[in-house]
Amino acid sequence: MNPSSVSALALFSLTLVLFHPEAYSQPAEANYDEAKVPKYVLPDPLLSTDGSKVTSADQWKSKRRPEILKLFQTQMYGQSPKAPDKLVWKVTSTDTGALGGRATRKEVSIFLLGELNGPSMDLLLYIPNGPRKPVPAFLGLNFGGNQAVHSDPGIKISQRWMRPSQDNSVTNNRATENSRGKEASRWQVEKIIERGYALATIYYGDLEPDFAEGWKTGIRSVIGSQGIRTSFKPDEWGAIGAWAWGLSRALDYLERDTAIDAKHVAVLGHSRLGKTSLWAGAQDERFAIVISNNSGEGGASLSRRRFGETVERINKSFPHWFCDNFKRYNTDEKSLPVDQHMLIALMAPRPVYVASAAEDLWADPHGEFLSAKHAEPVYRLLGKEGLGTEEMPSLNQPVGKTAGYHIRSGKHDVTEYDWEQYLNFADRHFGRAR
Ligand code: GTR
Repeated sequence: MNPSSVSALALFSLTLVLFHPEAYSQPAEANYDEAKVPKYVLPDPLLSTDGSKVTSADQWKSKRRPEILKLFQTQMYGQSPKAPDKLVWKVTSTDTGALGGRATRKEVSIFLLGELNGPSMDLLLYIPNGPRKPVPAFLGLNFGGNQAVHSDPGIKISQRWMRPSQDNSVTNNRATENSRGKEASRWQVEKIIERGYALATIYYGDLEPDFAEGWKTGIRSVIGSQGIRTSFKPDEWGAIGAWAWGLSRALDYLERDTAIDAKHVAVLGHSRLGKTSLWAGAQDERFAIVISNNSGEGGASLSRRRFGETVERINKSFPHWFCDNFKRYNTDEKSLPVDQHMLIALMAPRPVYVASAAEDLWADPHGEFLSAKHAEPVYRLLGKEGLGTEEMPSLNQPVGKTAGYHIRSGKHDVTEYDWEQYLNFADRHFGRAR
């Protein structure tokens, strides 16, 4: 290779790393061969650490569930601080004629320390105009700023730190006008409104910018410590914990918004934000439905299955996502006292939906399916049918009862097809079936 092509290659790789955070985390040596997945034994969600078997719903609720939650808190995502004592928010804009009169658009700043001069996150809400009673809602964090979810010119453009982008939607780490509607296909706002749901979303960078040192300008720098924070204990929250904590604070607000039926809020997220929605739903049982879209490693897919991304890869690529204790399991997944089917089981008896994409092998679709499947004993114990099937369905064939699952054709993304399944699932479980 001549020097100019070497430097061209170096430049190309640098561009990949800068603009595609996913690129550097997908090494050539990742295993995509089912035959090469090592044998593993999953921990039994109904076997307590003292060796006794859980046989009643009461034992699950009072003993085993708290035990599993604690293990995820101390070994994987880290422990999160409590909610602030009081909730302080400010409605910064309202437009009752949004989306051609079909919806009310509202922007609300929520102050995370309960003080107007403290850190805040900006919630964007679309509420359908038709219904005269409180409506159920979908809540999720977004990757590109609230203005990215729809081209609506009335949405305030986020002023927060953003990852550089190859198009001209971000310059100098700030979103530009060109970022409007950039993620619209992932949000399907019109469809959500038409089906009678509200949509609530927040830019995840409001809580913590997504890079190793991002916590220094995020909420982890100011919450849960006395004085100036310099480091974290091995079982203290990581970035996923911070993002999930923000989702619970958004729900605190939704409980006070009279247009929203806060007992029927589905929390959802894609990819790293799918890991986040699962973690939020596991900790906060007020979330009525929990949805994971292509969440993969550290989300819905089993850690013990070495297929696609692994515990070691994720901890090396994203050292800030989980607590430091999780790094102990980098090459020793079998000693993890939990696996991700137990995270799914923490949703029980509430409805949970796991979605995969066929071309998203990095996220291990089969491992995502297996998590939902192996949560079944807990759903059964609590009197529900979970997934209710043993076999992975074929493409674009949603299955499941209280636990839903589909594998869609196509790549790592959130599509209209995914949203249709989530809306149907929510209709079914919120008693709105058409
Ligand atoms: C990848 C990461 C995945 C997934 C994805 C995303 O780089 O390896 O675990 O979270 O990013 O969030 O887009």
